[in-house]
Amino acid sequence: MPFPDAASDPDLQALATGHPERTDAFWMPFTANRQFKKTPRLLASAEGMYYRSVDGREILDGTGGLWCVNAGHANPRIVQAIQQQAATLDFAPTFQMGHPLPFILAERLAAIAPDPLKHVFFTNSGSESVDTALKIALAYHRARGEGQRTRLIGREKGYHGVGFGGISVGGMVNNRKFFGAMLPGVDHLRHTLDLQRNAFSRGLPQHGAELAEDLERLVQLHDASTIAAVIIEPISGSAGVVLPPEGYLKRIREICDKHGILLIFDEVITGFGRVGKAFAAQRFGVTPDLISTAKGLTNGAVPMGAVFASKAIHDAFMHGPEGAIELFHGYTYSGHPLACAAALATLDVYESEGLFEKAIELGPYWEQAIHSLKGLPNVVDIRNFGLVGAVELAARPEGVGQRGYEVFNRCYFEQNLMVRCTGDVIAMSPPLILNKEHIDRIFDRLAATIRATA
Ligand code: PXG
Repeated sequence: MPFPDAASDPDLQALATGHPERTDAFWMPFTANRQFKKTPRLLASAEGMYYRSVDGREILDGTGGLWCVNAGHANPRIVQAIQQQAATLDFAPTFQMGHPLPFILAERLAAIAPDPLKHVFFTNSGSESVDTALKIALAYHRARGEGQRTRLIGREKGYHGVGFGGISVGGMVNNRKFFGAMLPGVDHLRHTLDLQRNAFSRGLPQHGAELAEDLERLVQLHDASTIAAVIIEPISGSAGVVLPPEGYLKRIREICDKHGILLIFDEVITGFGRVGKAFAAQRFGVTPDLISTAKGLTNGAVPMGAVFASKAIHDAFMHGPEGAIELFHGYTYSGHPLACAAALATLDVYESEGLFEKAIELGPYWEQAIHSLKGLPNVVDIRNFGLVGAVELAARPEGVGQRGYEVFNRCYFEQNLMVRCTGDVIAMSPPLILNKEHIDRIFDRLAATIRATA
């Protein structure tokens, strides 16, 4: 395997062994910087299901990087497409100019998106996709003469990235409380996590569809005529894998329809095969008006996001003089050539390797394997759907998140396994190329770590 020889590279050695003078300049995102820099967890290379750490260990990737490497690492088709594109057309503007790739890519994406979401707006990240979807929703109502619909509804525990729009509709308190007043006119539905009634459910929980009626409550409070859109993740990822109760999403859709409110699914995590279809909308049989995506779109290899809009939304903008710009929104890198090339190759891999079906094929085995951890010390819930899983641990009396962090850190250093921790929830979302042996390995290693952690 083409891994660099970390042992003989003094630079890598210095970084790996916690030399603060070498790690100080990089202010790391969503990281306990001072703790990390004492004992860094540094990855040097990756291939297939594995990372290689700078100290030369093979680390099994239980999280698809950060929920994005759905086709596995360093797929040769994707690597080659990026390399070739960089040498052919490195950059071209898409404001009043163009190049062929985003047109070709949008057509390919529209073909796998649910009807009628056949128009695609490109961004560079999930956060930008969320803000783009929210802005399209507001501008859509205005274009139709309902500009008083300005209110946006999110949900407790929701994660929609880190832009001001995303944190405003988001519902994770630490992502909000430091950053001022945020957008005005936002309200939140209650979340659907209910350990008392639903702990250790296999797949979707049975209890909680009635929580969708919370939307009716907000309509009563604010009046439907002031509400532009509701944004929810079909499955919340960052909050620790919160699943929609049976029937919940359908009911949210019905209430939106009844009141002329747009429904946005944030599928940054659930998109591109995570739950056994291209999109969770298709797996759950509920069609939103807008879908925000990123991550798996390019297999994480080049940053890119995309917003899918229904024909009705898109067409509402296509009025007025032909020479008028219809939507005053976009990014320098919307439809970047390298990202498009990566996405096109990624879609080829998803298709030729049947990866969108993998979560259906392996889902039952994954479910069986993760639920075998029931009964281990401190395990208070296990949640799964498609190839997503979460093991929730009891918080230590000293503080929320400490036990979760220790399990995550020990998995990495002692078991050569990469998982995510959010609070005391251990979350997993492996590359979709995995097989049953990988699943066994993930849960054997996690179980050993949980047993060893007081
Ligand atoms: N929406 C959703 C649903 C997400 O999960 C974003 C938006 C923002 O995407 P960007 O590309 O701007 O980061 C996300 C991102 C975790 C974790 O461990 C999850 C995300 C990012 C980092 C960590 O749970 N999701």
